[in-house]
Amino acid sequence: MELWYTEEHAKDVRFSIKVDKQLCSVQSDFQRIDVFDSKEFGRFLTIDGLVMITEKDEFIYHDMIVHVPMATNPNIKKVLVIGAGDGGTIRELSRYSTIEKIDMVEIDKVVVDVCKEYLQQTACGFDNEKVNLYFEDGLKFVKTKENEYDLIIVDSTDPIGPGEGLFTSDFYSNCYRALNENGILVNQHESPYYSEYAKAMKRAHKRIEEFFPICKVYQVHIPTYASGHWLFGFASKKFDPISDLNEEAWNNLKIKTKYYNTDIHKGSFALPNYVKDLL
Ligand code: AG3
Repeated sequence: MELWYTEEHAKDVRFSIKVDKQLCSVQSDFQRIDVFDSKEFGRFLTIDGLVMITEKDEFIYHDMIVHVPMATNPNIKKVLVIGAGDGGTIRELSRYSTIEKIDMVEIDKVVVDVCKEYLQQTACGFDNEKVNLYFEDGLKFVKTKENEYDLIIVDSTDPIGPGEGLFTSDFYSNCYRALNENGILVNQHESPYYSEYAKAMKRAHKRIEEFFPICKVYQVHIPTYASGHWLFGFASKKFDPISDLNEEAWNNLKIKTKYYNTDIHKGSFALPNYVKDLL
């Protein structure tokens, strides 16, 4: 007998991973959370039947969501992270001794508890003493802040279910207000490839453009996400991710990364024409 995890990437397309063992399955107040073990991808976390991270490819996502803004402005000191319950984003932020404070707001404590138990590779991020962890709705949290952060990272689920509010104009305008004059906002931005994902991506990009003068999109390859072609949104009040990239300062930090380097940084903002046409 074989056990397979199968996810629908588009109406007529499915992606499967052979599973050695299901380690956990819980229904929280917000969503269904599962952890599986596999030979090809190691342990992996799914939420509402969508892969969030696998041990084998999470480095790509977390390197790119964190090091791109950090290399653009090496003086980032105050960071707000929304979502990111697996801990991978704060693990990468922890590599910067220059960061003074990280507020992390995750709506679902059960995600953090499950990851602490089964996914130590990312959950080790929670050990950082600079991190203040809030189990709250990120939407409400950000409303109460003004002129406070240098960087906001939105490491959310898709815009269906608890993540929905994190793709609204209201939320983006509150992020703008919560950021100081150096502010950068990075969002996980869905995929440009299959039409349902592309629609969500385009809508989010247009909404962010309503508030931020600099608004770019950069791409990565994540093998376990729909189509493998994934985007992040980079929005900011004054920093341009290419012309302000401080290669020397970042390279001098000697942070050891498996995916990110400053060439990848520059290259990831070069977009295929079909993606440019969507924006
Ligand atoms: N955040 C989820 C990205 C979206 C995944 N969506 C999907 N597979 N359809 C990942 C959490 C990493 N910290």
